[in-house]
Amino acid sequence: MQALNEIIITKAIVERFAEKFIEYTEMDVAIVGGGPSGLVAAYFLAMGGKKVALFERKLSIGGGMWGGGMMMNEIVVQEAGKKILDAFGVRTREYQQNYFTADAIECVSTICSMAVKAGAKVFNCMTVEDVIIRDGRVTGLVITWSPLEMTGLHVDPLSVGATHIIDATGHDTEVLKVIERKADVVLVTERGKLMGERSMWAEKAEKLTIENTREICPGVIVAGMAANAAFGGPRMGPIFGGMLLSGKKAAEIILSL
Ligand code: 48F
Repeated sequence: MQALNEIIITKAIVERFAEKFIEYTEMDVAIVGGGPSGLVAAYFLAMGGKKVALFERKLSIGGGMWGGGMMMNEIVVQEAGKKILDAFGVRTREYQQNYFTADAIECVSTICSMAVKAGAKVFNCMTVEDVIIRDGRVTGLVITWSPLEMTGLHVDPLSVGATHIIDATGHDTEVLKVIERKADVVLVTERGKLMGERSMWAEKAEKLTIENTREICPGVIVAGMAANAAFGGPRMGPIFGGMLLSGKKAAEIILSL
């Protein structure tokens, strides 16, 4: 058996990562944000045969799901959300009629694993800092290593192209913010601009998250909490059915085009 050699380990990592990254410089769908909505969208798009990659700023995917409510790592879903967890094989327990709980760690790890095994590629530790726009349509993302963003080092980013982008960046709507700031692109909201998130109202927010999941400007679908923040909907706290259903809807919109 060949002895382990640090130089070979290094070459293996660099070569394999370069292969993967070059392959995903052009793709069908680029998802920004690896929270529940982004991960579910990645799974259904990959299952639908799309070449899809997900870019996540943090080292770990999962967004706001790991911590349940206030770091108590259980989440709540309603009947419709439970159906999605059932489809992923995530176990749920009925708490009361239309209230089910699930272990947050089982949710994130299972959904991520199934998305990756379905063919979605995850690029973690990468931050999307800008977009590419051609003829009024968003055609790509400008990305950098998150530690570069954190340290503020003066290093230029790189770019990837995609037919569709999903902004699944949660409360901050980061992709849409940069579009609003830098481009003359009108969003399909009431005022043509980002409306901003309203305060907590679980019942209303859960419904609106699904309604607000749509193409918000040419080439960009907004999903998850970002959808409510973009269209002026309320937040919902640690009930996650809307996030899961929104991710599925975002994928279905793209698959139907
Ligand atoms: O916030 P997040 O979990 O988004 P979501 O899918 O789910 C929202 C819930 O977690 C919760 C809620 C529940 O009902 O309201 O908040 O809408 O995940 C968003 C992910 O996007 C990443 C961020 O690190 C997080 O993991 N992200 C944000 N901005 C960028 C980004 C960016 N510019 N580039 C890359 N990743």
